[in-house]
Amino acid sequence: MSGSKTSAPKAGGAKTSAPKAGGAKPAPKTSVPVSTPFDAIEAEFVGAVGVGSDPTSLPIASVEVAFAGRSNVGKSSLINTLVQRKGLVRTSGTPGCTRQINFFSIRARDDFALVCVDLPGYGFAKRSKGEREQWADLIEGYLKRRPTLRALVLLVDARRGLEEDDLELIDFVARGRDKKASPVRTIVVATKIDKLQKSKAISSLEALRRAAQVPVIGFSSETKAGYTELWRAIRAALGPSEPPEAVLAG
Ligand SMILES: Nc1nc2c(ncn2[C@@H]2O[C@H](COP(=O)(O)OP(=O)(O)O)[C@@H](O)[C@H]2O)c(=O)[nH]1
Ligand SMILES: [Mg+2]
Repeated sequence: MSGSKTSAPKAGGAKTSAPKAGGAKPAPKTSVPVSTPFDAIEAEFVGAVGVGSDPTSLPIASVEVAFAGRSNVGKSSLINTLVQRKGLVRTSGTPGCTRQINFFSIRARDDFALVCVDLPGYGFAKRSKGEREQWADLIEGYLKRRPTLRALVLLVDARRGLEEDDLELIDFVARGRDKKASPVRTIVVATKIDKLQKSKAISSLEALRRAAQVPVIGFSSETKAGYTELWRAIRAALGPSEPPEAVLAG
């Protein structure tokens, strides 16, 4: 499988050009201000599985964090923001166009290795029952049995809050894992937080925390709000980056 490797941004962030004569240049709104140990210095597509194939069949590389949410919630944008690559994951205005589980191998600045897993978006009312069932089999098979899965990042639109299928997913991950599989920690992310005024954003996050009973982080792919906080939460949930042998033996 051919990967699309992209090179690391240099430590210290983007270069800023000299301010133009006649006034100070406003600070760029869309950059991560400082380099952190979590920054992805390598990010590579490593493979995908679709409906009809075994969702646990991809080779094991390192611990995994999966990203899930309704179509159009901002999942592709969030993953691209987290790894600081514009086009690693395809973003699209067409809900539900991504129908497979995509795996991306990441190496962080502190040498921690992890795999980001992009699960297909759910909640597409237009799909037939059969298609929704196939989707559920694929995702549930992965969430249930993947031995390296340690964390689930569940994205919800900050303006919409948790809906029935989001709550079902939280419950499934808490209770539905195979007995022998390691537990998975769920982090809820409220996306597009830039679309809410500050006071509304705070009350929306509070409501989400009460409903989800797991950590909740506000995030924006536009302003990069929540970048460091989310990486910190993911890394805490992943625990140590185990070599494949240790994972397979455990
Ligand atoms: N304002 C704002 N728009 C966003 C944000 N994240 C995504 N979007 C927009 O929401 C739409 C869906 O985003 P996408 O990442 O493709 O969602 P996905 O279907 O969940 O992968 C696109 O038009 C994005 O530009 C965000 O943080 N803020
Ligand atoms: Mg997408």
